[in-house]
Amino acid sequence: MTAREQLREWLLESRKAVFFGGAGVSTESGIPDFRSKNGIYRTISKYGVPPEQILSHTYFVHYPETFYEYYRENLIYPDAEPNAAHKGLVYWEKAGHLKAVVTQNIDGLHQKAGSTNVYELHGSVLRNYCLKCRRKYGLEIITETKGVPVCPHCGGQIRPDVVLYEEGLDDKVITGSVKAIEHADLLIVGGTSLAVYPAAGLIRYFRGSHLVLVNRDETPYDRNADLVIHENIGEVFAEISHD
Ligand code: CNA
Repeated sequence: MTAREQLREWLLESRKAVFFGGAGVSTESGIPDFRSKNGIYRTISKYGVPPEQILSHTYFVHYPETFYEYYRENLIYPDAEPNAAHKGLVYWEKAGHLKAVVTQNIDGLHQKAGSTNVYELHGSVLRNYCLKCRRKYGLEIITETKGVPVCPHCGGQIRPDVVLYEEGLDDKVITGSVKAIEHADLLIVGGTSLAVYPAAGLIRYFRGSHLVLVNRDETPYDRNADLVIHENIGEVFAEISHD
């Protein structure tokens, strides 16, 4: 049996599988990840500071103009479409085998594909709000403006509902993710370097029978997995997700 066939077999046996993913799930949709060969961490930042610093809470507060310039250029992909990995996960949810998707991604592509139970650990670029009056806005408030976006109602500063470096994760999202992972019989971890904490630490809550890693590069968890597939996740899900 090939590794892909084994993964399909375990999905078919499972009733409460959970998928835990990261930026690698969306690279086949044309959104670069952070840490692999073509990731945005490898591009020399024209701002003279590393991306982690630009995407930090302190930087956002002190240099909102530069933050938004970088953010618009590197993190917003309004035309991206779900790929075979997102669609495959929808297939397994509809077929009654997959219970939840826990994602570090902020691109909203799992929901766009049709997944209904998605925990967004780092928030979403699609949601924005006014820091002063808390009014909520969609992505247009970022894409259709220049400079630091301000609230049309009260003039307050708009911020994306994404978790910046130095900021904490939402309690409800963490609790939901932990519960789903704790109750999972199969955990598929895909497209993540497992380098960003506390998100990566969530997979420690898994107590089920099979841990599967689908990632192009090696991860620190490879030796803990029952099955490791170093391939493109879209290609893997394209092959295994069918009746
Ligand atoms: P990362 O650290 O950039 O790691 C991505 C991993 O995915 C690498 O190990 C790659 O080998 C692997 N990979 C890339 N493409 C594929 C593919 N097609 N098939 C299989 N594996 C692949 O990203 P993480 O998600 O681990 O790091 C967490 C950060 C990245 C989170 O805070 C995210 O918010 C952030 N991020 C999100 C997006 C997005 O929303 N699409 C894009 C870029 C970064």
